[in-house]
Amino acid sequence: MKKISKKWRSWLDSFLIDGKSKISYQKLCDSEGNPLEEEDILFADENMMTGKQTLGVWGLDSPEEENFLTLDMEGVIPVFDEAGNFPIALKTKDGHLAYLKVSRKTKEVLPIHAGCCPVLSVIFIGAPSAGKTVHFLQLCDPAFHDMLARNTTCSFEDDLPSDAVRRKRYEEARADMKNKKILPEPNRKGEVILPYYFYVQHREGEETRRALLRLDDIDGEQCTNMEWESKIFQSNIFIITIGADELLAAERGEEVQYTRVVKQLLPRLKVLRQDGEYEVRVMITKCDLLDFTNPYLETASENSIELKGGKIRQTAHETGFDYQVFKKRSRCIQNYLRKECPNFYSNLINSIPAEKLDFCMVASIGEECKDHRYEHFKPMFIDEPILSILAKEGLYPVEVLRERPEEEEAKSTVKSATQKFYDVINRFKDFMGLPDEYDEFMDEDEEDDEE
Ligand SMILES: Nc1nc2c(ncn2[C@@H]2O[C@H](COP(=O)(O)OP(=O)(O)OP(=O)(O)O)[C@@H](O)[C@H]2O)c(=O)[nH]1
Ligand SMILES: [Mg+2]
Repeated sequence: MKKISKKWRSWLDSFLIDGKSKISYQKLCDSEGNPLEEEDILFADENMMTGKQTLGVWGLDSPEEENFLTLDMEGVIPVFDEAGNFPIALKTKDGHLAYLKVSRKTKEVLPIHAGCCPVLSVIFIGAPSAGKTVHFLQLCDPAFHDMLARNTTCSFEDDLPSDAVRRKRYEEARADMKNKKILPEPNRKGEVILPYYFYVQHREGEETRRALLRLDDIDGEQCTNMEWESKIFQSNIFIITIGADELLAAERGEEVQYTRVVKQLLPRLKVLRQDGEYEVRVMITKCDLLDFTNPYLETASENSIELKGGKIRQTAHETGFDYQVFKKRSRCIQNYLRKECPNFYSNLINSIPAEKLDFCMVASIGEECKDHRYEHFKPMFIDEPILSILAKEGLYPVEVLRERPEEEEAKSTVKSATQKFYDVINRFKDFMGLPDEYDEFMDEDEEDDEE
């Protein structure tokens, strides 16, 4: 039995190498933002990477690439996994395995599924001290992935095959933040920060969607003095982080930096990303500092997560992303921004098409921190920004109709028929692709109610 399957497998392997029928390379960039083509993906094992062994030992000869295998070399067999599209490794006829992928341009180790899945690249931009790194580290925490995966058919896996030395600082910072309540150091200007890659799978019935979620952090200086050639513009999703402390300072008439970031970002996006294949999320950070009795925010205050026995659990999006909850909060934030920083808000909505723009907020820690430390961990809404991205790509289940508890139902009967109608419209607006005027209508309606 064993023999047959081995024979069949090598027949299949040789068929694949000759016909390359399964190769459907999915483009990606390396950490320096170099776009990589299929032939830019090199393969090696650890001994080759460290120069301990040469290709000659494997009986291979490559005049062009020192010590790397490539897919088009004679005598190499591609190895696929469930993601398909591109091999996860190459093997030789005598059984050597090259399981590390390397960028031809930077020689850095790439994620296991480089070339196999579409990449969803998310970059956090914002002024220094906006709260980018604290939230970034949270998103890279396996416990956070556990929280997201609970009650769903999703999985998240760190896709970098080796703990690169350059990633050590971030890994340590993450452990210190979680275990010792020490916050990360501010990033140095121009600091090299390696992206994190997560292999995300979501099974729905017979179909499984897969993608590589790439998360990039950057130092705030590069965002307030943004270069036209910045690698920022290789990403698909731009999360503009704005510290609530800055919003409050702006209200007091003080000079702030977040407006500078957006002022530089918008014209560059328009010129450099004519393809239009990007999205923007405006994320207010440190939202514990906001006054939730503010009429624009008070209906947005119900947390989407809770702490249970020291572990974070989802509440609002427990069994799937609830667009209604997210959209309601998004509208509150928009109303708040429209009132408190009208010029900044109008500039955003006039420059970015409505379907590419959304608003969210988080409190990664949830209290004012002193001397780079915090005492109590009271996070808010930290699941929402990333879920809004994953759900839109079909990588996270979406809660379409949430059963309301009885008393809620009773309350809703008091609402006018028109209100109910717009409730339903609103509930399905995103799925039906209705225009943004409905948002505008709801906003006015809500404001009227408040008065
Ligand atoms: N009140 C409050 N403060 C927070 C919260 N999260 C972060 N902070 C504060 O914000 C500071 C800056 O956070 P970072 O994540 O390091 O900021 P950054 O945007 O990465 O800054 P640069 O690396 O300099 O660009 C932290 O040291 C905390 O003092 C929060 O949830 N609430
Ligand atoms: Mg930082």
